Amino acid sequence: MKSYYKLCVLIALAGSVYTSPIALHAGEDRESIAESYLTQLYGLPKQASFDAEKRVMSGMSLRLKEMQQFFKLKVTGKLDEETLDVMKKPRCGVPDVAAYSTFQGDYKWKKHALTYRIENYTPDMSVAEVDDSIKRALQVWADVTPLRFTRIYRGTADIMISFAVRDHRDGYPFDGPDGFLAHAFPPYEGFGGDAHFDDDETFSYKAPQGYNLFLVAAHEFGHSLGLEHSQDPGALMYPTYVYRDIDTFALPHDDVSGIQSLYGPNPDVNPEDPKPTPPVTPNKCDPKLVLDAVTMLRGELMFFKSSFFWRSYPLSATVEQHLIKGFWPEIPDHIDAAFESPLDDKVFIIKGEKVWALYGYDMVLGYPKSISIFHLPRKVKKIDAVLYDETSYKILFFVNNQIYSYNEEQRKLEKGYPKPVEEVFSGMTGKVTAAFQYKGFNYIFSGPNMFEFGAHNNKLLRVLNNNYFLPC
Ligand SMILES: [Ca+2]
Ligand SMILES: [Ca+2]
Ligand SMILES: [Ca+2]
Ligand SMILES: [Zn+2]
Ligand SMILES: [Zn+2]
Repeated sequence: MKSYYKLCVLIALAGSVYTSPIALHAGEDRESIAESYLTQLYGLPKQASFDAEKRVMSGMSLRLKEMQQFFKLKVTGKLDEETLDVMKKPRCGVPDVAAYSTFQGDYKWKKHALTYRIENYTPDMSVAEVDDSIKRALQVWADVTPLRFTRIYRGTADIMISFAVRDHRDGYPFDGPDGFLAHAFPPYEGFGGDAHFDDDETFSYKAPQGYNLFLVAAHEFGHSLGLEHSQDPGALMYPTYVYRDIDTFALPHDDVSGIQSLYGPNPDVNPEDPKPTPPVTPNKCDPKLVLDAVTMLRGELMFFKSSFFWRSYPLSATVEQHLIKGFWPEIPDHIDAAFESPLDDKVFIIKGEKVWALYGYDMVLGYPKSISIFHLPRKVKKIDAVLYDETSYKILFFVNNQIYSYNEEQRKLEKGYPKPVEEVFSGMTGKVTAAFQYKGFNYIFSGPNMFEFGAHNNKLLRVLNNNYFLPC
């Protein structure tokens, strides 16, 4: 990593420019997408020779393994679909190095008062919107460190900020729309600290459409200050672009500890003042983990917790973790319940008295709707969990210690309900937190425990924990 950046700075100082257009676009064949990606981000030699027999570039398998390890994919060394999908995601153009959250202390500013200068503007946003996005993105880091940023309008600042397309004379050409969105150089003389944004992207101010400039810039400034990419999918320094709610944005725990390991905490924060705790990415191996909701989605299993969800494919050993907002900006964090209705091939997500609907991974228009669409009594304001019984098309709503049963075919609540949970699921005494049906079994969660019932007789078979479906 060190030599990589030294090289980069030297090339820049020598004024030489080598161009090698990197493109990660659809339409290109799989091998060239992988080759570009691994050359730029995982140090695959540019002149690697093509091994006709194995149909891969020599050295590619090793780089593929490194990349799969970084993104916590199944490490095969082969260019499978999961790996290719990650390679196609829009991301930062700075290389990934596994296991290090900083440049090992080699790159950090020796001073706390830093200057920045915005050299030019994107036509996508007003000047005031760009200025505000950049200012707030730097403030994210100033809030948790002794670093202070002053804007200058002429001369050379520590952090020079510019928008550019394709080759922009630093040896790292941009690639047109999508692919690489931006890159930044670690603390150093000259180019060090500078941040470049690919103006072939459409940047946005507050909307989830396009790429949010505040989010992209806050990530890049992490590099400008000496941070490396993080493997934590909740971290701002995760390499791929993920939309998050910028009005409630709080720098995640992983980034706070990374930057404070370089510069220490903000001395101006009064320790008496209650500080919001930085959000921590939930860990599926935490034995105390209590899930918010669980559902199937067209054969995949989805486990929701706070701002995140895990998805697992029963046929593959991989479990992916993602921010909910990264997939569906409209869906709130900390949902109450979720279930799949195979009858109309939708997944319903419930929070409070509102319900959202997904068709595959797409939001269904016309939602959120009121939970009154399920004909529940008005006094029901919060649903703890939902279980869809595929054998009878009944939807069981867990509300406190009771169950309401809605018949989806007849579109009405069933007579004789609500019933106590224990009457329907004998042995289920604790509060139900999540539920789903899978392969002829009902799984009812209470806190960190998962109770397995036979779907036909509702007989309690086993008490398991989350690791059963979310292996560690
Ligand atoms: Ca600089
Ligand atoms: Ca691009
Ligand atoms: Ca729940
Ligand atoms: Zn980055
Ligand atoms: Zn650049």
